[in-house]
Parts: sequence; C-alpha cells; structure tokens
Amino acid sequence: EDERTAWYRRAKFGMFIHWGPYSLASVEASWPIMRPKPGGITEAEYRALPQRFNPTKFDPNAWIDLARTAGQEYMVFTTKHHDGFCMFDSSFTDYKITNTPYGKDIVKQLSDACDARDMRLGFYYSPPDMHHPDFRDTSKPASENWNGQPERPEWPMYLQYMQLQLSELLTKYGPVALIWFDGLFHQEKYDGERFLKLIHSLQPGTLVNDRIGVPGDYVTPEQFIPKEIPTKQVHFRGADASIQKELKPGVPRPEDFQLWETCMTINNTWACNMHDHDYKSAQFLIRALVEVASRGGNFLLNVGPQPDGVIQPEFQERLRAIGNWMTVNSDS
Ligand code: FUL
Repeated sequence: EDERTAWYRRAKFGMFIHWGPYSLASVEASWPIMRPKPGGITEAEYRALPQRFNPTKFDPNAWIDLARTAGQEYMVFTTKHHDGFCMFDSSFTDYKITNTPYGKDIVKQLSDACDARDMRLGFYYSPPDMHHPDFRDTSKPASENWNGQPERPEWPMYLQYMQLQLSELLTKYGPVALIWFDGLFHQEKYDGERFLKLIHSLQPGTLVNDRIGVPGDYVTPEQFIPKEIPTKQVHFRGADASIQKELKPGVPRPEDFQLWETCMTINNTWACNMHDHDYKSAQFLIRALVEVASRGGNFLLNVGPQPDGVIQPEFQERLRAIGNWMTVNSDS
C-alpha cells in the first residue's frame, strides 16, 4: 500500500467547509459574480462584503469537535474561492481576511487547532481568481471573462502568484493533508505539473486532487456517487461531472483502481444560505456514506458556516446523527 495515501484510504469521511465574506449574503460562493442572476447581488455589492465580515464566534475547536463527533477524519477548508478573497494572511494581496473588521488569519487559527488536536487539514485553493488582474481583465465584469485569459502577457505573472501563495500555504500552516484545486474549465492553462512539483518539494506527503489539469492522487465526482468503482481509465470532469470512459477490456487489477472522493452539500448550496431549506435527511446521508465507503471512496460532506462562524443547527443535527449511527454500528 502506498504510504502517502494510506491515511486517506482509511479515512472514508471528511468535512468540506465553504466559508468567506460571501457567507454574509446567503448566496453561493463566487458564482453570483461569475454568472449573475437578474435581481441578484451585484458585483459591487459582492465586493463590499469583506468590509462587514466579522465572525466573532469563530471557534476552530467547535468545528473540530463536530467533525470528530460525526466520525470525520479530515477537513478541507476554502483558503481562496473563485472570487479571489483569501482567508489567510497572504503577503501577495490586500484582498484578504486580515483587512476585514475581524482582522485575524482564519487559516492560521484553524491549522493550529487541527495540529494540536491531530485532525488532518487540507486546503481548497481555486486557480480561477476573479479579483486578480493577471488572471483576467478586471476592468470588465467578472461575468465577461471568468474563465481567465491565458492569452494575455500577464498570465505567467498569475501563475507566479499561485506559486507564491501555495508556498505560503505549504510553509506557514503546518502539515497540509491535501491541496484541493478547483480549476473549472480548460485546466491545462494552469501548468499543473509545475504545481505538483512545487507541492511535493515543500511537503512530499501532501495529496493533490484532480482539478488542475493533471491526474493527481484522486478524482472528485461532485454531487453524485459513481455507479462503478472508478478505475484509472475513467476521468471525472469535476464541475460538469461528465464521465469519459476508456475502459480496457478484462478485469481491472487492484492497482488499476483510482482513489476517489464524492463531495456533496447537505442542502443545495456550498456557502451558508438561510433561504435554502432543502436539507438531505440524516438517513439519506448515512446511506450515501455507506455506499461511497463500500466502493472504496471517500465522502467529503460540506458545511457552509454562518457569517458569525457557527455551523448552523440543521447541519449539526445531521452530523451528530451520522456520528450516532457510526457509534451504534461499530464494534470497537
Ligand atoms: C465547484 C465550485 O465551482 C463550487 O463553488 C464548489 O466549490 C465545488 C466544490 O466545486 O466546482
């Protein structure tokens, strides 16, 4: 068994966390400026949210306690979503958590707490960045060029920005369990090989998912559970979830199977959304977890904490119910 991935193979269940100034507005993370809806929040309003972000009730230990209670073995946190806002104190941008009324580095507090409590922590990092002028022409609305502009001369500078920020995340925040890239479309423009090398040179044990144009360590079906156990010939295209099959004839060998992780929301939004009451039941979520685990996958179940930092009761209830089920049904 591969030593780097051994913990991940055993983990089975993790907590995904989408949190940022967008959580204030009960809207989805980043997408309201990339694909605006008529009558929805404007880009200017969205951009003003950090001025009000002050999560005084944020307590990383409460999140870890909840994850533990649910039986989750790792956490994945949005350090930077597509909007470009950084939840860590990056030296390479002003668009960050330390320039909000809150003023403190969230990623640092979370990583210190995880370190102290032996909880594995991974970083979600979005290559698409609506705020960075080297990613796209920011004089235009994000909706007009959200996929980035690799043809512009500024592009190499954007990749350099990514390099600097990933270096910060991998040197200033203790051991990083994994980097969860979210490259959306045309991922080849990010030069994934370069970032795999960088990550492995800084922390050889850090796993990398499959959304930066190179295979990485595992694939990431989003909001669905694959019917077949993924083999290395099956590629899951993250965001659009279309499946491309090139199965070789014959029975796959054990080493042909691919590590995989289904990520899923409890209601229908990744970010906190007080209008979205379409919660999956605890029973549904337990069945999903069992189905995923039985096919050798991991289940990364998302929570979008409230703007004050507290995970809402509807999510807590379900996570606790899953934990109860596991306790009742485990023999240890
Ligand atoms: C998607 C993103 O666009 C969503 O906002 C979310 O982060 C999900 C996990 O990945 O591709």
